[in-house]
Amino acid sequence: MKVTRLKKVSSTNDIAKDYPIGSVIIAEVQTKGHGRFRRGWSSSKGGIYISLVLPMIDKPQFYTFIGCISALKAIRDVTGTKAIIKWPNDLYLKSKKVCGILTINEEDKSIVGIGINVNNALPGHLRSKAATLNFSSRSDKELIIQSLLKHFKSYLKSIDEKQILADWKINSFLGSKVEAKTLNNTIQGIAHDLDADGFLIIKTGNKKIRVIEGDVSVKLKR
Ligand code: BT5
Repeated sequence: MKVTRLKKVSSTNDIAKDYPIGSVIIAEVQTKGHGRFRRGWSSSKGGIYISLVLPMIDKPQFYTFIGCISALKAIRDVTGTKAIIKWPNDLYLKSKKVCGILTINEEDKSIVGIGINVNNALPGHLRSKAATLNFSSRSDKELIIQSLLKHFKSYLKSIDEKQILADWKINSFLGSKVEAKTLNNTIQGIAHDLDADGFLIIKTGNKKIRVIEGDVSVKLKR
């Protein structure tokens, strides 16, 4: 993979569209970092903002899962701290979001954007719901990037969906009480499982409901 490092960009995901498959774009600051539904992603200096340009696959949601697991393993390798994966695209430390992933699909390629809060300052409105790793040494951020790319590349070798789902599940919020807000519905229940396509199954009473999009919040730990 060819890594390009830039100081300040609008969004690594946006500029990655102009790079060929196999590129990795890393920026120090994003002025227009964003999440799903064009929600903002706070991206000041000190955080990790990275996008990988990958070939399109049938189920690009698996790239998001690989991103989550790789970021989790990188944080664990470097800090010893174990984050929890929440469907569909983020990592939590205790009840605060530390990492978000946004996969976008362009004609023949997928762009997987990963943001991790390391030493970046967070705006006031995010302080109660976002966490930073907060290292004393700047070199630790680089160690996380290296570890993240190592794990990501290793999963790319064979995109083994069963293995990816298994790794995702054991590091995830499955078993927790959740509320899912979809476009037309609010579902409360237990995060029960992921199906073979990576969609979330919520159990409410005896019913199992398959959630294909939306925001999920954890209500109570099991
Ligand atoms: C995400 O969206 O979590 C995906 C974030 C992806 C960011 C990366 S950085 C590199 C690449 N370039 C980009 O422009 N994006 C990708 P979503 O699930 O929609 O969550 C967005 C919500 O997270 C916002 O509405 C805020 O509530 C919250 N948020 C914003 N900035 C945050 C931060 N730095 N840390 C934690 N939460 C944040």
